[in-house]
Amino acid sequence: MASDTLGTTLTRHVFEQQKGHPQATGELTGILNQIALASKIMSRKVNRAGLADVLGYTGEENVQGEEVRRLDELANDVFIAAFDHLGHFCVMASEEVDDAIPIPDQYQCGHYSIAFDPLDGSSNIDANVSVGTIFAIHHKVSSGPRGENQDLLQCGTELVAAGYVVYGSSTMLVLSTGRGVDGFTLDPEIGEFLLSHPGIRIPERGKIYSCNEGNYPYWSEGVRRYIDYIKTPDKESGRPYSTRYIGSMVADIHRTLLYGGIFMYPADTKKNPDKAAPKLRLLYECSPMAFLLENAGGAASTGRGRVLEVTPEGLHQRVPFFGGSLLNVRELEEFVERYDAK
Ligand code: AHM
Ligand code: MG
Repeated sequence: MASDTLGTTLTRHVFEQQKGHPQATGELTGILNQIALASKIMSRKVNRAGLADVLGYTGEENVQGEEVRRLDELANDVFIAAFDHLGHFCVMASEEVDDAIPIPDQYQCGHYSIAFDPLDGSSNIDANVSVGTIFAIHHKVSSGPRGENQDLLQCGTELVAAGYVVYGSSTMLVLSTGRGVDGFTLDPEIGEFLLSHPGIRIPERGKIYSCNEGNYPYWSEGVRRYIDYIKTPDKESGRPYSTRYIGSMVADIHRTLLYGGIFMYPADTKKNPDKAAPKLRLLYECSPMAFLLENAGGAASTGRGRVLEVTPEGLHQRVPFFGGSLLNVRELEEFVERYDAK
């Protein structure tokens, strides 16, 4: 069968991208194949979630008398099992695990680290809302034989690749290796991710804002004034903007990438003034999404600067996140600069 008939598979796409880089070892192709494999397993599990005994809480028993595992815990195990033994990674971090996850001694250590959120938005799953997996890959920078925390605690500017898989009405993998953003849709008949959205570019400005607006009273003056501004009617600039909020970061970012606009998760500054408490995690939520948004021509900010430039101090560190179309994010930053104390 001619490859044009088959379409461009994820493997072929990454392989062809790497051809232009003589120093490429093919390791990244291997890594992405493993991510694709684990995603296919999770896609099937998520699709069958209503049928199988994987919903609900840990500790329950299913009809076979086995302990029921929550889907997010299952996803964690599936991704670790896909990553730990092939010799690509030196250390891993997962939203589900407090400490860095070492590569077992019996397996070879590789040249990359990976941070991932195995099943983001999983609190929505009982309502059949889209959930997803997010991943961020860095080069190993430590000099010892095995991986260390410093291999994970790197700025987003140093990312080698990042992406997400959204388990929605279809399963899509959206990926950047630093040269644009491409989307692949899983063809369930042949079990392959096929290039369906090459070269995704986010509109320079969008007219959708996306946030949990119930938290408005807790946000800073600058953020609240920005929200008031985008809701103030102005025919010429298309305001008020529409609001769309799924409450599942992968799905909200996916829509934002395709349609433009701004997705926000600000710090609840006024709720807890001593300790501004944003929700989303830097290493495996904000940083990879920022990498994708920037590579698609958009922006991602903490309100005061690029998310990609935040120096990570902890594996589960949280940061405020404002990501989307370039002009919308710049406007938000202007409000923060004007109204919020430094
Ligand atoms: P999770 O990783 O525990 O699923 O939490 C992260 C999720 C994001 O997907 C989403 O953007 C956010 O939490 C929604 O939070 P809220 O329910 O406060 O709006
Ligand atoms: Mg998450």
